[in-house]
Amino acid sequence: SAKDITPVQRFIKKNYASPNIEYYGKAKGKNIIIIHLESFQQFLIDYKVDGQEVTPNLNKLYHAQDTLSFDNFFHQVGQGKTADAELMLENSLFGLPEGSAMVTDGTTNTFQSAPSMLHQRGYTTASFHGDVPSFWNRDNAYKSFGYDYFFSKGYFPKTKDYDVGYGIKDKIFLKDSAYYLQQLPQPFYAKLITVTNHYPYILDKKNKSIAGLKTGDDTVDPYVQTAHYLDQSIGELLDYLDKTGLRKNTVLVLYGDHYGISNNHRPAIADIFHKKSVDNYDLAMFQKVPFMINMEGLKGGINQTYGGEIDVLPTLEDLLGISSDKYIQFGQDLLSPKRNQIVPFRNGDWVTPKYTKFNGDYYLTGSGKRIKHLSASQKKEVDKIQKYVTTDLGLSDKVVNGDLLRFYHLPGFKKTDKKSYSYNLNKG
Ligand code: GP9
Ligand code: MN
Repeated sequence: SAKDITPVQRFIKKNYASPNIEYYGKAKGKNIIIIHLESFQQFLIDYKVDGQEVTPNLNKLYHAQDTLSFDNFFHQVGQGKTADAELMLENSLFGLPEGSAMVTDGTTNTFQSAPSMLHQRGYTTASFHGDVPSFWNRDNAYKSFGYDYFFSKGYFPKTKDYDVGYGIKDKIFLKDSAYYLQQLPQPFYAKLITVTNHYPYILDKKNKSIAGLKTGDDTVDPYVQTAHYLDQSIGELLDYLDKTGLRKNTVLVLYGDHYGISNNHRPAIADIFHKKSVDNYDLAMFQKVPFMINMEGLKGGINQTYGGEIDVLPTLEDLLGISSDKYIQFGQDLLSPKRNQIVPFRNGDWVTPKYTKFNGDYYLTGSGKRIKHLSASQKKEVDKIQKYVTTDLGLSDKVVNGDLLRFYHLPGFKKTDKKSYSYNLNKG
């Protein structure tokens, strides 16, 4: 009922992290391109196979002066995988403990999402994805999020061998998407969802231009080859954006949605890091994914704050000069000096700069030293963190399960009218 939103509001208000004045509004009015790097883990950055960089283009971007790169950024997805990542990035709401919230609640719930919010500020909003529109219920959820356009598979020219695995090959997909992108009224907010670097990492021979890993685990070894192909596709897109001049007035946001190599592959993971074995601490750190914001003139550098996907939207809002203090959002601006740096995983585990809890074990973050017995003072600190994590996840679940945003009047926000959107999905 309407009363249920009150404890949510109280929690959000208490944990609101005010913006960093050095960055607030710095990207105001710019185009925004969100690049979804499928199954892309942080360890790939600067990683080499046989002396060859796996992701030279992304490495260059990662180290560029005008890129804010985050090296303690974690995915926080549950069973909804890609869909949970999308939900978090565009709503700062967590996916559900089971299933995919975009599937179970994406059609019917009320959202106060990034596309709607930006649309109301004069932006054109569009999502691009080279597979069938019904995957993860995107065709319905995007209406609830307020996307003006959804360019799914039918919008892309069919050519011989143009798709593999989960949809159109990234190079073809990004090239064809750029054609539409160029025609969108500006400023625009566009999301490009790549798919080729998805398990089981299939790629035709002519597109393989790096050796695989040599862990001997067949489901792991080709991962770097599709990642390399994805990296090349990003390189081509950036060239195109540079050439057309679009890059100049655009903020690029890149993120890895979740792990590619699951924790069931311990020996292979150890092999990747040239270690004998891995423990729960290593596995927790293995959940890091890239998060980068690039814009001409942005004061970049490698930022070591601990955060995750839930924090992306508040970060973007502050960069765009959109005050988010009234929003029901469960993350905190990654650039705010006031953030608590608690990163909840969807199962209730967590990472902070001081302690890590993973699969029931506690560690000192940084050294990775296992804490076999918590001292009384450590127990107090850990209990406080756990309470925050449980409350953060639990209240987000209440909002999603109870469709609580329908009761929440967000000042200045016009309720999203799902019925006013149609995506011409039979095209092609
Ligand atoms: C499907 C693609 C993959 O459209 O986004 O989804 P995932 O399996 O990663 O959740
Ligand atoms: Mn995914």
